[in-house]
Amino acid sequence: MEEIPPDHPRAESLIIRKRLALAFQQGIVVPEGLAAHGRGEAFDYLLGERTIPPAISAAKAGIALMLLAEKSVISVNGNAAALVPAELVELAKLTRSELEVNLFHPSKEREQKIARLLVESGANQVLGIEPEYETTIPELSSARRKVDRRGIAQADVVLVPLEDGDRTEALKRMGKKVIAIDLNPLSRTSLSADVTIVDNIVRALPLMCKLARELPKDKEYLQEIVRAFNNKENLSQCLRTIVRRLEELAGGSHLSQEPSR
Ligand code: PTJ
Repeated sequence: MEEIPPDHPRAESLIIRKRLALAFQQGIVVPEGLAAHGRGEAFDYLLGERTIPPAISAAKAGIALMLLAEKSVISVNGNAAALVPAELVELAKLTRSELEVNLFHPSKEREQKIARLLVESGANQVLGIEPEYETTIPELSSARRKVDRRGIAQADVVLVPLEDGDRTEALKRMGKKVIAIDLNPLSRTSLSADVTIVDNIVRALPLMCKLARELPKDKEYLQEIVRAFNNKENLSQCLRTIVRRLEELAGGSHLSQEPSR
């Protein structure tokens, strides 16, 4: 693959695309993952490719839930593994969470590759790859119904980056608290999660690690963060941020600038 010139105005975004394209060639990301990333990119453009204040509040609430959990699990798919493997491992360690490979488009070979990547990034244990521990989420027909008995099946809190709506709803029906990372504030996942972090996973994961290190570990303080958080209100702030930005851009200053790609 050709090199991306570091002074290219869209270098950061092109580097992320390249990382996904390489992970696709290595059999970690599925072709559908590339399409899903494109949808994410479009929303990221609307957000201004930055972490907006409501996403910081949601990340705090998400970390508070993970720190308060009896058992919290980070669900890992192809895109998440390709983009932030080291940060997923770090967040798992900081919040004492399990890492579980859970794929929408399942394949034993890809599960093993993703688990290997996580181990190479420092994970001590990766769940979701041993058939003897397999069980299923009730009332869910997609392949993602397969979960690990020691992980998602038992968890009270599950972090689902780039999740599909059906499974978020199924996890909710099982009584679990669901934290989603999704650039699309209109997705079914975003609407049905308890906490939706509307941000790019490449920014959200480092932010979550920082918060997990810095937030006071006092139980009442963390419970108050969770109590004060309202996901519907937060999503509405995300949409308002997009609307305000588009209003400003439509106002003119942007239209006289050089186009970016
Ligand atoms: O590896 P697998 O088999 O588990 O498949 C992974 C994909 C992503 C293909 C699968 O989970 C899928 O089809 O997801 P969806 O239903 O397309 O949802 C993905 C959501 O993630 C969409 O709402 C996108 O806007 C959002 N998204 C894409 N890239 C990012 C993102 N959100 C945050 N950060 C991103 N980089």
